[in-house]
Amino acid sequence: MKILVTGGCGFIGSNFIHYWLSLHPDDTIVNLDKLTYAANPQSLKDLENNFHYQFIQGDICDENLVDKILSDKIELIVHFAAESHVDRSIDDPLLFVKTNVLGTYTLLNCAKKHGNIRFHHVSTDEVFGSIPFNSSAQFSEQTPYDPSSPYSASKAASDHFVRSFHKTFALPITITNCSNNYGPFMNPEKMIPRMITNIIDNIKIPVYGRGENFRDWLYVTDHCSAIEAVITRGKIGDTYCIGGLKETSTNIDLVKKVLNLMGGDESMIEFVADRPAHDNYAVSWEKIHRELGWQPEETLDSGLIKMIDWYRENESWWREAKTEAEAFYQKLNDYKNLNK
Ligand code: NAD
Ligand code: TDX
Repeated sequence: MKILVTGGCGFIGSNFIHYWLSLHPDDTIVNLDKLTYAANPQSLKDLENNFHYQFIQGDICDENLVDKILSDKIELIVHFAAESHVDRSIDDPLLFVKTNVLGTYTLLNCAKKHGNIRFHHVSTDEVFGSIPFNSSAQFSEQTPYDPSSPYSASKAASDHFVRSFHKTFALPITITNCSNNYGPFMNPEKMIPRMITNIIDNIKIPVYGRGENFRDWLYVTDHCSAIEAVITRGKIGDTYCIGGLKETSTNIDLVKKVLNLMGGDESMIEFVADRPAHDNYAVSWEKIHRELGWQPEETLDSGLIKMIDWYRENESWWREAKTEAEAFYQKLNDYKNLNK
């Protein structure tokens, strides 16, 4: 099978390409990626000479390019490409509309034109909004959409377009809405790698608000195996929620856990201004477990240990991205201080 993966030089896309080719070595993957700040082509360097892998630098909003790629016998699109960072969506919402909404629409429209191309859309639990504090509720496939940030609003819009192309044009689609991922090849702008690299650099860990917000963390290869389950055994037209933990984890508990695993102490924690519209997430993965037999393999502890080892051993992979990420946060802080 010949597969188009979009956004394959990002965090989850690069893990997915490795995961898929290790299990399906006879398939061919074409990776279309614009190479934004979030991309790191080094993540796929080991595939450079693999005849079953091809990289194309380009924008998913470029209809002519997408059309040309699909003409070359693509049977499946696995769509990861997105602007993915909530804090950046507060800074520049329009970019999120362009890539996440218009880009997804462009892919759908081209897939429809070619007919019979299966479309798997990788989405997020953030489309459902926020779980109240002190609640044990979980998002599921029945939860109404209620996005809070420009990022989650753009992903929600993209989900609606994907479903509409199934209902209106019979495009064979599936959607997954997954909780927070963590693992190797993750940009250090995001909480867990930011924390790990700060500890390595011996600088303070900024925790938004009082650290009481909670997340449902899933190790990235568990997300890849869930996507594989949906692609190979999922029902066309259906949506599957994916989550990782039996219990949610507050940010402050997570920070303490990572400090403990890395031999740091709690004096490294620095509480900073909260993120506007700061959500809480927890996901029920009962449907994908019941219907497709999927379940996560890693616990939060086992996944964090692997991830910490990887960041300790791969500083050359993350150093430049960390400098760029911290410059972004500095700019955000300067802007907040100016508008105080
Ligand atoms: P990422 O930011 O690490 O990577 C995104 C990739 O998309 C980058 O390589 C970037 O260059 C590429 N890209 C961006 N705009 C593009 C464009 N216009 N055309 C082509 N390529 C473009 O993102 P990620 O964390 O790997 O997330 C991948 C997908 O999974 C996203 O759709 C995201 O919404 C979803 N998701 C992420 C998480 C998470 O915890 N990171 C959880 C659930 C769902
Ligand atoms: O420095 C920080 N301090 C802090 O307390 C950062 C960067 C984050 N946080 C908090 C905010 C969140 O409660 O940590 C939590 C995780 O933050 P992020 O890493 O920014 O992730 P989140 O906003 O939860 O979104 C992620 O998961 C869902 C991905 O970036 C999305 O793409 C995905 O859809």
